[in-house]
Amino acid sequence: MDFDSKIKQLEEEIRRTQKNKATEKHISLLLAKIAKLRREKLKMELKKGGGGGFDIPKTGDARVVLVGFPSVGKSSLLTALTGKESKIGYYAFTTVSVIPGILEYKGAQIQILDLPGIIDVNRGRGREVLSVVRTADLILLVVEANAVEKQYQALVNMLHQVGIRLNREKPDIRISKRDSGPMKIFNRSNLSEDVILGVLNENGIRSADVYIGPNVDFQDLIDSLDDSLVYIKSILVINKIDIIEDINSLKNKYPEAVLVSSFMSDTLEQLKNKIYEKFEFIRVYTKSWKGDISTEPLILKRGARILDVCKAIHRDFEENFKYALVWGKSVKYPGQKVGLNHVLEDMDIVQIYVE
Ligand SMILES: Nc1nc2c(ncn2[C@@H]2O[C@H](COP(=O)(O)OP(=O)(O)OP(=O)(O)O)[C@@H](O)[C@H]2O)c(=O)[nH]1
Ligand SMILES: [Mg+2]
Repeated sequence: MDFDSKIKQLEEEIRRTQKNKATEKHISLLLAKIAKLRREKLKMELKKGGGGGFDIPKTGDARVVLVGFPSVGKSSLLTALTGKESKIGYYAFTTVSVIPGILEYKGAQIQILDLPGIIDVNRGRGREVLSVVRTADLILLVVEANAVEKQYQALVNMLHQVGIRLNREKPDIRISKRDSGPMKIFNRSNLSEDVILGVLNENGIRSADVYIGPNVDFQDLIDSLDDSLVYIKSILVINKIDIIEDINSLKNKYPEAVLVSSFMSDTLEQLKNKIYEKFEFIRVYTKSWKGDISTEPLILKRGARILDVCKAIHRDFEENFKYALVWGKSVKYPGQKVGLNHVLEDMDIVQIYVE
């Protein structure tokens, strides 16, 4: 029997089962089984994808991908944002491979990938496109202003099907397996211990220390056992706002979205800014022992420490580190002496002393 029919059979069984306290555990086991089958199916399918102009090396400080139906204006946006030419056409599937461009913004180099349009996971090059999407640090879901609802939902569903979770944190669950001994569960959630044990058992975990955070639900528990899932930030980009009359109602309906037109440069500036904000980059300047301050900042993620500055400069800096002096928002007074774990802020200046 193939994956799909096995999954169907289990779903049937769930439908037939009376839902009450007594059957709760049984149902969660069936759900865990389904999740396991889906996972195996996805792993097999992902193996098939890749190659053929789709494997582009990562460059720059972060990777953004443009995902959407054919002809929504992805290539037009790539060109408008990065200056990189990507064929633009009024017909569907103009783009047939991955086209990379670089957006330079506030000192950050952001790689943007233009992808072929997708209409379904299993049609055309859907799988290959989606396996590139999995490698992104940020996904731009590009939809047309006159078809937002339909396209947005379809895209989210497609991404979900291939194990991409949008704008969600990894569930707050930690499992450290042991070779022997009983299961030790520290459960702060509302899930019953019976259900947790059942699901873990079903996944071959019989001896482990397990922590379940307060906000974890059943889906999170299942997801946490699936190492093929990826958690990626996304922005809804509504393109072609020049073709519709009522922009305000779109704004009200999708307050998180960025409304753009490939032909209106002010809207593209807003998009650049939103992309930059999503990454929560900070700019850190370095000061040499002579006292010169670097002209180009290091681009680091928010929460970065002195340690990350060392790593970005040279491996030896971490090993031979003595102390650092910092000027800027993260310190109480200019030139304060700090250690490797000091957390930096945007626009800080750092001078590192090594042995
Ligand atoms: N009115 C309007 N048309 C646009 C806008 N952006 C792109 N277009 C047009 O939409 C058509 C498709 O643009 P592309 O950039 O090729 O779209 P795509 O999403 O890359 O399409 P595929 O590569 O086929 O998936 C072209 O005729 C563009 O000129 C926009 O903001 N407004
Ligand atoms: Mg295109």
